[in-house]
Amino acid sequence: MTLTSTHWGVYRTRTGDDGVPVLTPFERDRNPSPIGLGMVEAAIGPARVRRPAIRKGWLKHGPASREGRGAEPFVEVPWGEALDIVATTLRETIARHGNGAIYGGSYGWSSAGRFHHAQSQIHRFLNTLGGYVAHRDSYSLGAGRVILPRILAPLGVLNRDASAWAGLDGTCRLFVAFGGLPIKNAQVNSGGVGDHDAAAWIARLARSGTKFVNISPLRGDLSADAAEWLPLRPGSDTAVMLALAYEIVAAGKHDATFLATHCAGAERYLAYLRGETDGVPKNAEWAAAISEIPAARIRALALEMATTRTMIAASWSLQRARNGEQPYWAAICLAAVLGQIGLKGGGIGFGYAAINGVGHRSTGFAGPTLPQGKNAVADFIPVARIADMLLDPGGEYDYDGARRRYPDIKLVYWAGGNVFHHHQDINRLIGAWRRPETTIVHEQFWTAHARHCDIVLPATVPLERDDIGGANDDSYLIAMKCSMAPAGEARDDYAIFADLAARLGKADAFTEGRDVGAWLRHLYTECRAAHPYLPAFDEFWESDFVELPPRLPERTMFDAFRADPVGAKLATPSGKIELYSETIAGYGYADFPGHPHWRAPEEWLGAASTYPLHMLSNQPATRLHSQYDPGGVSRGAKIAGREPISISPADGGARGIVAGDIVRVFNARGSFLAGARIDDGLRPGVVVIATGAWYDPLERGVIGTLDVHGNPNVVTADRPASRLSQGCAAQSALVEVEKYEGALPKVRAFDPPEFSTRD
Ligand SMILES: Nc1nc2c(c(=O)[nH]1)N[C@H]1C(S)=C(S)[C@@H](COP(=O)(O)OP(=O)(O)OC[C@H]3O[C@@H](n4cnc5c(=O)[nH]c(N)nc54)[C@H](O)[C@@H]3O)O[C@H]1N2
Ligand SMILES: Nc1nc2c(c(=O)[nH]1)N[C@H]1C(S)=C(S)[C@@H](COP(=O)(O)OP(=O)(O)OC[C@H]3O[C@@H](n4cnc5c(=O)[nH]c(N)nc54)[C@H](O)[C@@H]3O)O[C@H]1N2
Ligand SMILES: [Mo]
Repeated sequence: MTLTSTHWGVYRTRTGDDGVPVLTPFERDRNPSPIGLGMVEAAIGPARVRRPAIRKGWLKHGPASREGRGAEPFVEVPWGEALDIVATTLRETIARHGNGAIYGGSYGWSSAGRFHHAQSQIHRFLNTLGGYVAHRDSYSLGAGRVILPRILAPLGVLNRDASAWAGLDGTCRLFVAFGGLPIKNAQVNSGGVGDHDAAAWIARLARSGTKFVNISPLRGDLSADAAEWLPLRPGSDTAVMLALAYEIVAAGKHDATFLATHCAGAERYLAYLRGETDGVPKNAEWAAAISEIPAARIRALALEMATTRTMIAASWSLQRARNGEQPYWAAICLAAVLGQIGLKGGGIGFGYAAINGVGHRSTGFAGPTLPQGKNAVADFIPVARIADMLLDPGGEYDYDGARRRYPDIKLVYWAGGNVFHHHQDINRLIGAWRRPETTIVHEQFWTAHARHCDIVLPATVPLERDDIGGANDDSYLIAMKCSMAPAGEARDDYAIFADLAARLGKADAFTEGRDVGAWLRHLYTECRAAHPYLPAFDEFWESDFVELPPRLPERTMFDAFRADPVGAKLATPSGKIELYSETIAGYGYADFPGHPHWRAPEEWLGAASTYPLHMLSNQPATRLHSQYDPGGVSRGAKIAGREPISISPADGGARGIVAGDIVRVFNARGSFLAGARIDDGLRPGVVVIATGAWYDPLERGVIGTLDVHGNPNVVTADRPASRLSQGCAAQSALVEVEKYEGALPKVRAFDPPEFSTRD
C-alpha cells in the first residue's frame, strides 16, 4: 500500500488482482472526495494519449496548413522523430521570430505533485531556451487579483490569512455568504488536501449557533441546516451590498470611528451611497428592483448585521463576471461600514469553501518547488485574453492602468492545461487557434485541446510516477509512489523536456545532472532546511507521509491592523482600506470610477434579450474542471451521456421540459446539448451547468457546430470583467433552452481521434 496525492485528496493505492491499482481514501481524511475513485478507469481507458501524434496536414505541409486543426486525423510517430521535430520547430521559430513569438503561458491546474507540476516544468524548460510570453492572473481570480491589492491586500494574503474556521466557531453569530459556501468545491485544494474539513466546520458553526445566510441563485450553495436562502439575480450582488451599507448608515449603525481611522476615502464612497453624485440613493428599494430580494429583507438584514458579530463572505464566482471587481470592492466597503474587520468572528473573507484551504488551520508550510529559472522575455498577457492575443497581434489593450500591445505569437506550447475547456466562447477560440504556425501540447488524454494541436506528446499521470505531494498550508506532505506502468509510450513531462533540452544544447541547464529520484531528494532536502522539523528524506519516503505542525489555528485576519493601523498598516497605497482609490481614479477609465459602483452588465436578467435565461457555469461536483471527465464518477452523473443542466420547475414547465430530457442550450455564439435536471432549489430564470464536459463538436473543426456533450463555454462570452483586470467573466451569459427533438448524436468526446498513415 502506497499513497498518491491529487488536487481532490490523498488515496492509498494497492495493486488489484488484475494488476491495476485499487484506490481507497487516506485514513486521515474525515470527508474524502469520491472524485479519485474514477481515476484509474480513465487512466487505463481509451481516452489516453498513448503515442506521440502529429496532425497529418502539419506533418506534410508544416505551418502552411492550419485550417485542419481539430478536423484532420493524426499520424502516430516514434518518440525520436517527434522530439526531433519539436526541437527543430522551436529552434527555427526562435531564430526567425525570437522567444517573444512563443506563448508558453500554459495556464492550467495540471496534477498534484510538486516536482512533476507541468506548469513548473514547461516554464523551466522554455526559460532555458531564452524565455516565452507568459500569462498573469488566473481564470479563478482575474478581477479579484488585480483590484484587491489596491484596496485591501494581495489575494495570496487573503487566502492564507483568512480567519480560521476554528476561530469563527462560537464567535461568529451571523455568516452572510454571497455565492454561498459550496461544499462540492471544498473537495479540492490546489496541490492536495490530506483532510477535507470544511464541511465539518460549517456544520460545527451551525451547531454553535451561527446563523447562515446564503445569497445565491442556488439553494445548494450552502449546506448548513436552516440556512436562509436569498435567491438573487446573478450579477446583482454589488447592488445588494451597496444597499446593506446604505441602510446601516441610514440607521446610524455604522462604525464612524473605524471609517476614520482604518479607511481611506469613506466620504466619497458615502456620497455615492447617498446618491449625491448621481441622484440615486442606493437604498433597499433601489437594490430590490435590481436583485429581486425584497426591500424589507435587505433592510432587516442590514440591521441584523449591524447588531451582531457578522462575517461577510464573498465567493470567487462573484468576480468571474462582467464588472467582477465591483462586488469585491462593495463587500469590503460594507465590512468597513460595519467596522468588524479584525475582530474575532467578524469582518470579511473571500473564497471560504471555494477550496478546502481557505479557513483551514494554517501550517506556515511552503514548498518544495521546482525552480523555474528566469524568463528573459518580459512580455505577458492577462491570462483570459488568449483569443484576443491570437486574433489581434500588435493590438492595443488596457490592463491595470497600463496601455499594452499583444505580441505576435507563432508557436503555442502547452503542458498541464486545457484551453478548450477553460476559455470562453470556444467558437471564437477555434478561429483564433488557427492563427499561430504551430501548436504543441503534452497531454495525458485526448481532450479537445489535444485534438486541436498539431503535435501531441503523451504524458504520464501521477499514478505512473514518483513525486512529493503537498499544498502550501495543508497538513500533510505525501510520499507519492508510482503504482502502475505508463499507458502506451507515455513519458513524464520532465523526461520529454530533458530530451528536448539535450537536442537544443541545454541539457545541463535543464536537468542540472539529476534524474527524478535525485530531484525529489534535492527539493525535499532544500525544503527541510526551511522547515527543520521534517525528517530526513529516506525516513519521509519510507513513512509515506509527514503530518505538519499547525500554526495560528484560531487566527483572525487583520487583527494586527485593527490594533495598530499605523504600525501594522496595509500594503495598499494609503496603508488603509481604500473605499476610494486615488490610483484607480487616476487611470481615468470612464466606466470605472474610484469607488465601488453598480453598473449593469450587458447580459443579465435585467437586460432585454432574445435569450431570456441566465446561464451559470459553476465548478463540477464530480471532477476537477475537465479532469477525469471520462472516469466513472463524472460519467455516472451524466444524462444519456450528456452533462446535466439544472432548470427551475417554472422554466422547465414553460418549455415542456421534464427531468431526463435532452435539451439544446443556445445563443448567438453557439449551442450545446445537455441533460435536463429539474431543480426547485434554483431561482427561476437561471440555469446552471458545471464546467468541464469535454467539447464534442458534431462536425469536427467546424466553427459554430453543435457541441453534443455539454460544454458551457460554447455559449459564454469572451468579454473581460473590465479593462482594469481583463479577467475571466464566464458567469455573465444569457441563453435559451429548448427540448431537443432530433435524433441524438453519439458522444465521441472520449474516443481517440482518427489516426492515419503518412499518406
Ligand atoms: N464557463 C466557465 N469556464 C471556466 C470556469 C467557470 O467557472 N466557468 N472556471 C475557470 C477556472 S476557475 C479555472 S481554474 C479553469 C480551469 O482550467 P484548466 O486548469 O485548464 O482545467 P483542467 O481540466 O484542470 O486542465 C488541466 C489539463 O492538464 C492535463 N494534465 C494534468 N496533469 C498533467 C501532467 O502532469 N502533465 C501534462 N502534460 N498534462 C497534465 C489534464 O489532462 C487536463 O487536460 O477553467 C476556467 N473556465
Ligand atoms: N469539485 C470541484 N471543486 C472545485 C473545482 C472543481 O473543478 N471541482 N475548481 C476549483 C477552482 S479552480 C476554483 S477557482 C474554485 C471556484 O470557486 P467559485 O468560483 O466560488 O465556484 P463556482 O462553483 O464557480 O461558484 C460558486 C457558486 O456561486 C454561485 N454564483 C454564480 N454567480 C453568482 C452571482 O452572480 N451571485 C451570487 N451571489 N452567486 C453566484 C453559483 O450558484 C455557484 O454554485 O473552485 C475550486 N473547487
Ligand atoms: Mo479556478
